[in-house]
Amino acid sequence: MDGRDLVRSMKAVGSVRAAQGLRTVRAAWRRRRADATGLPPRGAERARVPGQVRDVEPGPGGGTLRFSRSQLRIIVAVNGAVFWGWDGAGPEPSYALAGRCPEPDPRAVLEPDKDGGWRVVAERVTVVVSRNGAVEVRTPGGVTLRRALPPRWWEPVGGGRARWLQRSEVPADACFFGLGGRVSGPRLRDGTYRLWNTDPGRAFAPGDDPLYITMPVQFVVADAGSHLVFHDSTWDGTVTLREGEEGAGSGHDRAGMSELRMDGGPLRCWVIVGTPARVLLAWASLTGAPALPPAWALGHHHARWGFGSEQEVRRIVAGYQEHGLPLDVVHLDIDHYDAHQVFTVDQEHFPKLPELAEELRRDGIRLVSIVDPAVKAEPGNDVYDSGSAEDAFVRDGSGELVRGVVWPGDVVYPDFTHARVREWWGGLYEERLAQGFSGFWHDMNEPTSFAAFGEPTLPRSSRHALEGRGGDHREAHNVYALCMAMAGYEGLRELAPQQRPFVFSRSGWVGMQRYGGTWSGDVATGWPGLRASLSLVMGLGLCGVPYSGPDVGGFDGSPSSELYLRWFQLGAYLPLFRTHASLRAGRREPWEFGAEVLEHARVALVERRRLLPYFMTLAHLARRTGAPYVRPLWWGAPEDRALRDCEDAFLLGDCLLVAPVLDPGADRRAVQLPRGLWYDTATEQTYEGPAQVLVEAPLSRIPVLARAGSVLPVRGDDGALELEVWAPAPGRGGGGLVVPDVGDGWEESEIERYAVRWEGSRVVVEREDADRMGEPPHSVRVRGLGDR
Ligand code: NBV
Repeated sequence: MDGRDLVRSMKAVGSVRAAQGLRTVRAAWRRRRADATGLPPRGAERARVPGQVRDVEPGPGGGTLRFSRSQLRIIVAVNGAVFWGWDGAGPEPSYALAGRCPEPDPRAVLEPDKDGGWRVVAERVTVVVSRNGAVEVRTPGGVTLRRALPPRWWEPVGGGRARWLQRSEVPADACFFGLGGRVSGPRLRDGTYRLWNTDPGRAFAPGDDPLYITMPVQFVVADAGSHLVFHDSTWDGTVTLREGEEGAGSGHDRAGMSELRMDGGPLRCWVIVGTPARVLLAWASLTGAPALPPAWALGHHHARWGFGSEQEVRRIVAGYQEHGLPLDVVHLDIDHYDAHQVFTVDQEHFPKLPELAEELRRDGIRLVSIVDPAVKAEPGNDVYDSGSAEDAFVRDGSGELVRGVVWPGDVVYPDFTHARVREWWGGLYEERLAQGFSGFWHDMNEPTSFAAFGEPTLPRSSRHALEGRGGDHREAHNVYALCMAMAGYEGLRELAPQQRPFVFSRSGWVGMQRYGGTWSGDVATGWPGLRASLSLVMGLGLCGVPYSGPDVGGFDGSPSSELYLRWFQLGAYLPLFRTHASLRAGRREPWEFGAEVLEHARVALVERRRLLPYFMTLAHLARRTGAPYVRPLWWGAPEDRALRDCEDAFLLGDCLLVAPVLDPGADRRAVQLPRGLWYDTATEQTYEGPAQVLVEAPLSRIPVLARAGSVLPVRGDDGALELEVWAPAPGRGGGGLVVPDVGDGWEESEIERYAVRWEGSRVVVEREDADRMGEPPHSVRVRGLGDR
């Protein structure tokens, strides 16, 4: 952007902000008034617990237990997942589920247990219910993984929605992960986490909670086994976590504790037990397979709020080309809109967007457009007019449109919880496709409305369709972005049926992976922000959302060269690899940080491009198995406590261990290795795990280790897929899966299976077909042979 453009953009935003100052005060008052009159007052409440069990009724997959003041339904599903719901709550309706609730397991039967309790015994899990309503989940070997104490409700005396509390215990050694996108993890520390999707309104740093994506999903890892628990209520709530303490053999362990308090919604939950891989597999079968991104979305993306003009976009692209830096995607932010209005283009500064898109496409670069949900409330605005004709916008209890304030000024919000509205909205992407955009970046969909005080979102009393059930924003808020993602994704499937949609969304909820991915949002520039980036990606992966990544370099301010480079090097190994920054932030192009950084950034970009077939394989495997690309080190060995404690490195699929540099001034770092032989991919030096080792981490690279025996699909110099095979440990074998991509459409690609073994001093790589072994159809390069 030249100086003039920058000044123009700054002024535009400056004046928008000034004009908005007053509006945000008015909007905040409006919100307060709306909720003062539109929500039922909280009067006297009556506390309730289930009481004693009276009788039971066996049913498919378990049955119903009737207590004196409540009833409990238990279903073990065929995928091994356990459901239970109080007060008549069933698994449906639910925004989290991918389709219908899975079939009950006919072999799971309800039978009496000791002390007047009951149990459901299934193949992989036993559920024991005490006579006063505690629900215990045990491994088939009888070890308790989670014990939910009898829940408590507080009901308004005159009837209505009840608040509830569910306290649970987990083993003393258990660690908690998940809860959506949290910055203080990946291992969640003792504290209270809120379940209310929130735009922090400024660049966030560790300690900021909640953020854009909150989910009542915990991934719990303990010696006895791991499990995932999901409390399926979209309402506002909190989760308080406290890790347990072991009494060092004294027998006086203190259990870990999770306490969930919800403002409403059904008291129901799902628990899945098993190895992390099995848990994520069942979780994906329950909440949906992660959408497969098109191959180009696994490349490098460059974005900025404030490119400001076509010339500037061309300048950036030319910069990449002149410096020999691979670039796959450019993103246009709200500054390319006409006066910040969604589905419009600033014709003065982007007069020939389709031509620009076409030109970039010829160079192998795609354009992605930001899409904000709020629509300028002004007759004459096409989206407002067509949305009004559809009665698409959120209204309050008296039927008035609910107004908020965002970039275009006074705005209204589509009610994405209505199928008809989703369909209308999905059709609007036609305009974007005609402008030449290939992918979509959903922003501000918590949803955000600027407010001088109070919460920066819609009034809680706002009405929503909720698929015909009807309800208010207290219930719809957390799924607003999920439903927007559904609208965009389904719309694109209709409009461009030959292509897999690329949608990623700032906010979301359980199940959002069905429609695409997400990104960090406005992560603060600084070393803590770099660390937070990894926490977000790992936590989301364990909640079933495998595709995400940070704003490389951080959203605000100006990173030092070193910080920028270290962020870039980490980003190169994360699913979404995107440089992005705010309007006022310093530059983020690799050549803006001096020759040395440029050189090292180029290495990272070239390596990312080389690894594309591996990323594609991981994307396919995520879709088929739910396994995230980025996995905690304990993924294959959750019982290894040293791995559970290690939060600054990760496994990228089965083959690689990535140990980013997260602190300034480092030129080597400690790496906690899982069992087995590992190679430093830069030096081929070997290390034997389990162990903590010190590896070189010069400015030129971050440590990346390859597992002995692994088969890494990479892109050769001629663009063809090659297999990089890391020699197995002496006397051992290896192997792996490769899923070659067959274009950006829907054609199913075949999984190739490879086996690796020593034959004398030679490493042999064979493809395993159904009934025989064959030659790999790709060229093979064996690494790690050293002098052998
Ligand atoms: O659209 C402008 C920004 C965007 O660049 C960023 O990535 C989003 O997270 N957007 C937020 C709105 C304004 C933030 C101050």
